[in-house]
Amino acid sequence: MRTVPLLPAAMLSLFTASAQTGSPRLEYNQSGFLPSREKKAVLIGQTPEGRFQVTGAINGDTVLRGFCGPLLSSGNSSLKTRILDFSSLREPGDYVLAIPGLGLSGRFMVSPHAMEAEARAALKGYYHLRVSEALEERHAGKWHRPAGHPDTAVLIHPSAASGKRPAGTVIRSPGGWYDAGDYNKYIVNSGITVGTLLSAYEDFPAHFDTLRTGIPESGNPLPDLLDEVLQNLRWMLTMQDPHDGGVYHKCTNAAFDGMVMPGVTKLPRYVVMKSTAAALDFTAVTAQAARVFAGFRDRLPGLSDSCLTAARRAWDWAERNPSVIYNQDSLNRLHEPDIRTGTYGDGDIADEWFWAAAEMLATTGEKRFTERVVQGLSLPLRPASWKTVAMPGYYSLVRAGRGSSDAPSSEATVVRNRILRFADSLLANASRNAFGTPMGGSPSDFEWGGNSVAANQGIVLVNAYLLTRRTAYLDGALANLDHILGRNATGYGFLTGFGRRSPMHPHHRPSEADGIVEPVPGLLIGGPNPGRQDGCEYAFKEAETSYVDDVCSYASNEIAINWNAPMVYLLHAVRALSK
Ligand code: 9MR
Ligand code: 9MR
Repeated sequence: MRTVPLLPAAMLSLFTASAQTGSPRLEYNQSGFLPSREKKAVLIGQTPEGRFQVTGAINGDTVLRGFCGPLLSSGNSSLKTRILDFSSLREPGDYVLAIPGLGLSGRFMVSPHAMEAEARAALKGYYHLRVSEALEERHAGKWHRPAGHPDTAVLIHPSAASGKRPAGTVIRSPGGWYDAGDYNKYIVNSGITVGTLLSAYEDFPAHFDTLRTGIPESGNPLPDLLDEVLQNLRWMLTMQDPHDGGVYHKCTNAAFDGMVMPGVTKLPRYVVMKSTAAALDFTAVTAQAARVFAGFRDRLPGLSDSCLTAARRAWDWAERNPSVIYNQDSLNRLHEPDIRTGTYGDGDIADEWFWAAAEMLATTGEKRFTERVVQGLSLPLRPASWKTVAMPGYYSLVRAGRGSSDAPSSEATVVRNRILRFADSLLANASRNAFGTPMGGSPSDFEWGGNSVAANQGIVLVNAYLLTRRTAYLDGALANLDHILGRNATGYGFLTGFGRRSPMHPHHRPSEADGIVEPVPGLLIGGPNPGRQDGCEYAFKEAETSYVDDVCSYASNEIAINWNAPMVYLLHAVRALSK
């Protein structure tokens, strides 16, 4: 065996693992690099011009030399950076980066398996959030636990009372996923979550058809992704009033539970007020589910048809009740008990109307939905979020035309051009950004759940790639994944359970209460949020640094189903498209 002096002694200091200190740091995707894709690391600090090299971690052979990029000033903090580009390294292996005079990175891998475990875990994350089901050790590992809230005797809250279901009526609304660090279930947030997961399946069916995550349903004839989606979809169907088609806004405690395990508290659960946003998001998702599950009629007879019936009835309710906005304060002025849990209240539902109409049109082809679709073509475009849902409607409108030789409809052409223009603006942001990412094009990208902004921007870019096959779009999507997994100002990889520096104290009740050191794995943390609405102690307060790994911090360190979904999409999309 050759003994190679690894590097001159002057280089041998490791870059400190502690983030947000003054000394130079090297940050990169801690979950590895795909051989065929771009590879970048970011040197943070006021550093002189210089060279870098990439060296085999085992044999010490230098495989690549380059220059650190020019000194950049971040628009989202006072940090200075240089970008190191080693994309031409394509040979799988374990490597370290060295910057003479400054230090050595930890080991990282270039491998076709990069981010594979992360992709599977992010989908499996939903299993850990299942509400009314015991998680067994053979599926949940050390995070096994008893069932949580049964939700078999849920009360109609006075705000939700109707002739056939007066206040206090007991209904069943079991199952589904816990929303986030809290133990409640919200239709609006379930809408964008299930919609995003179904889109992942519609865009990459072959990839998901063979993917197994080790859930109780693994091995049955349905893809695991759809088995998991069914958990929440079936719960959503219980939230529709069978008498009028309206959809309750949420199934909830009156106030947040304490930091205890699921099922410990036995406080009453309520379904609260029907809202138009809930009806429309429900319509969108059940219409999309009708389309997807039509391909599984033998396995799930009747499901697709029931979903479409539910979608039509919710749409009709919305047409009769076109602007019922969920406002918890006004609701509490009128009814007892007061409801103090998450609101997901959205005063502007033009985009919800559009999304529902777009999914209904994509599923049924019926002209009655066209008018609302045409109206939506001029909506302001933003990456998807729980309250901005035009984008998922756009995705469904172009999906139908991809790969078809028919002339696209005029609507599909408008939508295609709008997606591409938006994607171009994201790439332009990346070229100006101190971390080379579309994320952070504006400081306002760092909001409550900002990591999901990064992931949802990534989905826009994946869609642009699917429409054009231009690799710049795919590399832009990957850059945001790199951001989430470590190439960022905090140095954290934000998927629990992965990376050399990963959140240990998420605002997630089971992770806090289970007595296990490691948090429940596969959950995407919200990330830096200068709003700091939780009032916790933050050592750093700029847009891209205001993150604290403390259970106190629900504004920067919570997890949520609507954040995991675009992470699932992006991880699987980038991997599926890089084979
Ligand atoms: O745990 C709750 C979290 O899921 C929400 O995102 C957050 C904001 O609505 O509220 C958290 O609950 C806190 C409550 O708002 C105030 N009292 C302390 C609760 C737990 O930290
Ligand atoms: O993700 C939501 C964020 O956009 C809002 O600003 C915030 C305050 O209303 O609420 C977030 O959603 C929380 C929900 O209300 C309750 N469950 C936890 C969610 C994530 O923090």
